[in-house]
Parts: sequence; structure tokens; C-alpha cells
Amino acid sequence: MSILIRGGTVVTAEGERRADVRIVGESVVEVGEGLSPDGARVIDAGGAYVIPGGIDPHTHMELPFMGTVASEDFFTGTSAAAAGGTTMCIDFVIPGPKQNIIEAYKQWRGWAEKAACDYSFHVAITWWDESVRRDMGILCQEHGVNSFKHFMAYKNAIMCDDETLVNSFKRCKELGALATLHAENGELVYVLQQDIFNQGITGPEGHPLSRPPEVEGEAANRAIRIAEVLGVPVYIVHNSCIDALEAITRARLEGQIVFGEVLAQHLVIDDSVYRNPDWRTAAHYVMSPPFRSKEHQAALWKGLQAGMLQTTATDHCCFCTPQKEAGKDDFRKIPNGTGGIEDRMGVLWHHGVRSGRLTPSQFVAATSTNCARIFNLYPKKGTIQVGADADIVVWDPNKTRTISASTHHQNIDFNIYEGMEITGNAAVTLSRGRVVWSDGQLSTERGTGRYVNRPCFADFWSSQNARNAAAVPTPVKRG
Ligand code: URQ
Ligand code: ZN
Ligand code: ZN
Repeated sequence: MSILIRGGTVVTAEGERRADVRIVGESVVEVGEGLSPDGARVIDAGGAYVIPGGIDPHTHMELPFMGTVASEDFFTGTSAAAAGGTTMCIDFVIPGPKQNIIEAYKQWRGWAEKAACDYSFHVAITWWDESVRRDMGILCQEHGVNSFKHFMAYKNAIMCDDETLVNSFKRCKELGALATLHAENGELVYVLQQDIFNQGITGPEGHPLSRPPEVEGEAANRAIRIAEVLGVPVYIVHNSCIDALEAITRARLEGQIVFGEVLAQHLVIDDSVYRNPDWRTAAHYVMSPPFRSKEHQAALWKGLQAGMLQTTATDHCCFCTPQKEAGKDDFRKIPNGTGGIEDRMGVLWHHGVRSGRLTPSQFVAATSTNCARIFNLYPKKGTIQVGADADIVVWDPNKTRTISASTHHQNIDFNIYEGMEITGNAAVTLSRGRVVWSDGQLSTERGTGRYVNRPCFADFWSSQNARNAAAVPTPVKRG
């Protein structure tokens, strides 16, 4: 089966040009002007952009969390992703306390077999002993894992302490894997939650009060400093505030390998949502880190524009209203998470490209290519060139839609962007050469998504010197 995407402007992270794209089977085989159909199915991209399928580096399909399970599963979530122009997600294996990490990995692999688009997994390190060290090596060498997640928040659940951080970071360095972080000081959050609740603030407005920017900035800086001493590259997920951005910027300007991710929602939604008089609405915005003031949003946009933040994500972790109601009388019990995988690309195009903040190439870099490069998926994923997977989107810059839970394809009864009108949307989405979204209709099939191996960066990462490596330690001769 061959397809010719004709008449569009191909946009990659490197630039844009008028070109046709020929696809045979699952791959791109030719990119150039005036290509003849030669019997191929022709998709007209006239007046539109042709971009690499979005890659969302941060999702939680059917995550067991806070006493419930996220309502979006791997089929519905990857289908909703395709409707919005995202063709791959990197999800998270999050082992239970003392759960063997390979057993957990296999559990998630089973859940993900229903996926409709490609996927991969970061594996969370939530506890430590020598078996974890051993199994991290097996996951890298035999299962294509090159990134390990560390939650510095969620005390008494999945939070890891500094001892685990240090041990796991050192292991990542040995393996050539990337250490990724949820950076909030979980001890501070825990104490602030009690204080705020005991002052009688039980509603969702208590959530951001228990997680101020300083709590995020401290953890981001601590993780970065530990990584600096050990010489291991780090990736900070869902940076939401100036404090975290400053920690990343300082480190990057000093030559440390630090990557930063920002969620689409943190760029366009502010903390006024927590003061909504409707409990249900306010509770649906309970996620961590929380939404911040417009001052933080402006700084995050500048961080993205300046290249201090490299990737955009959604942290797609859906809980329907009945699930959120577990915290009806206690904000600490509201399952943390929001949706958004379907709207990330459109929201970023509307508020990023149409606003003049980002060029189309920067948009492609931030929604696809940078993630592919950081997690070693490039150039199979994250670009349009001969040999790449045909994960491609015909992007109509003039297609307008109003975002709503009444029309979205996500399996959640709320949309954090409800009512937002955006211009710039996916007209056609292809997943490895298969049309999965066209004319406003999904045509995804369960199980057609594939797990994508991500090899470690043994050479590149090991080049990151530990700070103390510069001063070659020599023993003092005594006596
Ligand atoms: O912290 C995360 O990334 C997961 C548990 C989703 N929930 C959230 O509030 N961000
Ligand atoms: Zn997180
Ligand atoms: Zn997350």
C-alpha cells in the first residue's frame, strides 16, 4: 500500500519547504517536489503543513493511583491522541512498594497491547535494593528502556528519598540512561497539606497552597545538584514555575546536561481555576504541580522560546467526576491528574504559533523532534525523512474548533480547555502509514500500536563529567 501526501509544506525542526511525501508500507520512502502518484492513494495537503506526528513524553493511561485507576486506557488514549495529531506517547511503569520492576514493566506491557498508536515506557524507581540495580540493567539491555523516573513527591506512596535518588542516578550513569524527575519536595507538601487542612481549608483551593513554587524549585534544584555531582544527565518533567525554570537555566548555562519539559496546560491555564465556586470544576484542575499565576505562565513561554525547556507534554492522567469526589471533603484525597492528550498540539499551535511565540519549526521541535532526540527515538520518530516511520500529520493551520468534553475523544467527563476556540488542527493523522484520523473521524484499531525500544546513550551521557571529576582526587601521603 502506498500513499502520496501531495501539495503541502513539509515542516521539520530544521525548517520548512514545499514537498510531497511518498509512503510505502510503514515508512517514508521519498520527499520531494512534484512527485507522481504512480498508483498511490493521494492525500491532498494543499494549503496545509505536513508535520511529524506529535510525541507526548508524559502520559499515564489506566494508571492505578490514589485508590483508583485512571479512566483513560491505552486504546482510547492513543486514539484521542491521534485525533489531535499525536502519534506516540511515552507512558510510565510505576511499580508498587517493593514490587519487582521487571514484573511491573511486564504488567504495563500487557495493558498497552490494546494501544492504537506507538508507545514506550519510562520506568519509575520507587524503592531501592541490589535487585533494583540489577533489574535496571536488564530493562536497558533487554527491553529498550533508557529512562528512569523518580517521584520526589507523594510521600507514603511512590516518593523516593535522596538515598534512592543517589543510587538510581549512579546506576543511570553506568547504564547510559536518563534520570527523569517529578520535582516537588514531598516532605514539605505533606506538612503543608496537614497545616492547610487543619486550618479548615478542605476544598480544591487548598491544593495549590500546599505546593507553592518554592516546593517545586527546591526539589528541581536538589535533583539537578545531585546529578551535577554524579555527572548524570537529568530530565525534569512538568515544570510549572519560575523557581524550577531558574534551576534548569542556571545548570544549562553552566554546561550541565539538564532537559526540561512543560505541559501545554501549564502554559495557558492559571490558578484562578481553584477558586471556581463549582467544586467539581475546581477539583478537575487538581494536578501536581498545580496551575500557577500568569507570571509563571509568561516565564514558561519564554523558557520554551529560549530553548531552556525542550519538550511539551500533557501528563494525561484522567479521573472522572465520581473519582475526583473521593476528595469531596478533603482536597488531599482528590486523585491528582488532568487530561489533555487530544488538545496539546492544537493548543500549542493556537497559543504558540498563531501568537507569534513559536515558528512552525519550533512547534515541531517542541511537540515531536526534541523528545525523539532526547529519548533516542530520532530519526525513526520525530521527523519526516526517508526511512522514518510514517507517523505524519496533515496540519490545517486554518481549521478552527471549540474544545469541549461533549465532542472530545478522551475517556473523561471533563475538559480542562472547555470552551477554548483554537485555530490550527490535525486534518489527517497517519500512524506508521495507516490513516487513523481523517475528515473528523477516527479509524484506529485496537492493538495496531507498537512498543518502541529506546537504546541507551552510553557514549553521549558518559561524556557528562561529574563536578568532582575535574579535581582528580589524590591520596595525601602521611607518616
Ligand atoms: O504526578 C504525576 O505525574 C502523575 C501521578 C499524574 N498526576 C499529576 O497530578 N501530575
Ligand atoms: Zn508528576
Ligand atoms: Zn505524570
